[in-house]
Amino acid sequence: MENCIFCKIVNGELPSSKVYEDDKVLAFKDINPQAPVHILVIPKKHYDSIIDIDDSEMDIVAHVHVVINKVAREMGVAQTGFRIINNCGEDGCQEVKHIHYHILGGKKLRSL
Ligand code: DGP
Repeated sequence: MENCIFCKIVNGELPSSKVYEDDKVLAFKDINPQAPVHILVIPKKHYDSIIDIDDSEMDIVAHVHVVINKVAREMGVAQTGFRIINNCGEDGCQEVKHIHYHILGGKKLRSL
């Protein structure tokens, strides 16, 4: 998708601090971390948000969660706990319109 910063990160046009990559999913450090561990996990294929993923393609969401588990273990937050956030659309305060899951951890987070 043209002009999508996360697509540019996927195809190497923009740099990122990658922590995991496979053929379908990329995980990298958030540029503006809100916790000691703040990782973004994205499907490489562009979807604006969860609402744009067809039922027939939802297996990518399961795969993203497999990667979230893997990254959480590797970043050392699996035991202490962490938060997964997926902001969706305007009211959800989604800034980057390429679906992404935040992994936040490494400190006690405030309750919602
Ligand atoms: P959201 O509000 O859920 O759309 O969060 C977007 C996140 O993306 C925000 O925490 C900052 C992060 N971000 C924006 N641009 C870049 C970038 O170019 N590189 C990286 N690593 N993160 C970015």
